[in-house]
Amino acid sequence: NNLPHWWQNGVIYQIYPKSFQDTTGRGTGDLRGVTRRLDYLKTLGIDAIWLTPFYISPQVDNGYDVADYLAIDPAYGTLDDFDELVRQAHQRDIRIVLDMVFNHTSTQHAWFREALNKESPYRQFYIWRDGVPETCPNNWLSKFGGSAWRWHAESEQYYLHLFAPEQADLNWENPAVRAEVKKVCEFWADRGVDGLRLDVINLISKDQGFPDDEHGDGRRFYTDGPRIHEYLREMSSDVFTPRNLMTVGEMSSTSLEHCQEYAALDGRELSMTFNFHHLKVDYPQGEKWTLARPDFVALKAIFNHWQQGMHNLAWNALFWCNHDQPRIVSRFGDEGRYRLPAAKMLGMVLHGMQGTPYIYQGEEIGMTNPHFKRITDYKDVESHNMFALLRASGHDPDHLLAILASKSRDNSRTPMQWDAGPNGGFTTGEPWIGLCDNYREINVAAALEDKHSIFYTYQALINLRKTQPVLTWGDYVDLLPAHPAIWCYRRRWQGQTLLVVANLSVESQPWQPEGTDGEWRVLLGNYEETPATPQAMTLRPYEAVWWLQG
Ligand code: TEU
Repeated sequence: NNLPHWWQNGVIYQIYPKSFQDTTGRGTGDLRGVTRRLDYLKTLGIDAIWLTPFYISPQVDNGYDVADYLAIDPAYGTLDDFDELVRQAHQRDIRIVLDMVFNHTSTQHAWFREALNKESPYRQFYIWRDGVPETCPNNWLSKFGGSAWRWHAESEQYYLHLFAPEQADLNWENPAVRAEVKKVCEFWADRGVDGLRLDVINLISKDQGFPDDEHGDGRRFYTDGPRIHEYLREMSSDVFTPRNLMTVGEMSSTSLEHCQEYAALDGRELSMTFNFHHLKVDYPQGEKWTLARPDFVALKAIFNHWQQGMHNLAWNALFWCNHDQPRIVSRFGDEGRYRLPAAKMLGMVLHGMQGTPYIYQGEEIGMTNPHFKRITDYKDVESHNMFALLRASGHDPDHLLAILASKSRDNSRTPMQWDAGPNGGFTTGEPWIGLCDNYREINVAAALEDKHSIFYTYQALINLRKTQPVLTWGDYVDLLPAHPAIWCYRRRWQGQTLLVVANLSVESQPWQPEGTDGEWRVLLGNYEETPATPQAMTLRPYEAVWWLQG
């Protein structure tokens, strides 16, 4: 039947609680802060909130190093605070999606502390290999730099960590691990959780031969392993489906073919998948740590490939921003004179596609990168590791700081800008990380006051996804794939046609649409006046329009 799941015509808002709203003066955000802001989120119109980890953690990787999956870190509050948040959110028809980090645990987790004893039944919860202190079992490298193997002298073996050494990879070959992971999901489902975001879930299956990375540099990311679909089908049939949980898998370096299976419409594995190919068009030769302008022809080709490849088979998550990516208006748009049309255009061009759109906190008011000037302004383990590694290989520190200002994950982790007051209304204390210096101009209070703000464009986009089924079910055809600056695509469903055009550049662009006769109406524009029908026109800087026919 054509009745959509709630997440097929809904929009999900990602909250990084540490930087959302502090209610204690401690300088870090907390769960009560999220509850306090639910009315704002209801005004925006979102359908669910995805909360990044707030479980007990030593915070080596800001909570993605979980030391207890069933307990809330006191910095964020208590289980009672969580239960109250669920109750208040559900009262507003807002669903709750939690972040499940099942590829690895913190080395402070009780399982890992037990596993240090070779005789413990928990030893095989992790991935241990023989070796000698100087010779790693293979050439795999951690995503945060350095070898992916850490020598444990007392038990004379290496353990695997694809991320920080304090994040030990779980051994999913072990049925006891899979049983424990299912219990964690049940615990949160029992507390009313509606969905799960699964962190780097396509890394959990490893080739048990642990072969060297054939590229020889150890950096190919070990994704889509031999038993990955088996594990996800097991999780779906044992937990996700029986508990009616929406699931979104974060898929590092994956393929369309795998995602057609991961996110198949019959729910045999997951509801949908995040992939990252579109956010590497400013990574020349795949290298993140460079300064580069985005390649928009490549960007359009990637979305065309995925929109057409997943249509009627599987379901995409759509996103520009998250807690690992820089702010999109700084990255693909304009921070200065054209910030408003650019931010609106980026929202319009993404939300016009098929899939579930995600809005990252602050994206809806056009928050920008903070342009930190010193390495001490940064808090992210990945940024500090890369700065140290690249410094050690002779790179100029000022150039590295320019790269960090463009690519660091901290760009999206600065405190949410609520108002022009002290610390942008985020905290009455000392914020754990600096605010972006434009919070007096760019903040929620100012956005709500201005009917032309980016906020109201996002509010309209969310509403249109509810009222225009062509967005949920329509196909996707790129009408100008080769144009370096104009993105023009068409969605069609049951006699309706949505035409989306966007100028990705600061230059005006002449546009000559074809096949656009007949009755049209404007659904949305990002300038004051918009032509009532698609016609030969000059697109203004970052101009975008949605027209509907039928
Ligand atoms: O991210 C997976 C991941 O690979 C990210 O580190 C991202 O691709 C990279 O930083 C971009 O260069 C997930 C979480 O979102 C991230 O915050 C965690 O650090 C990581 O997993 C480990 O749990």
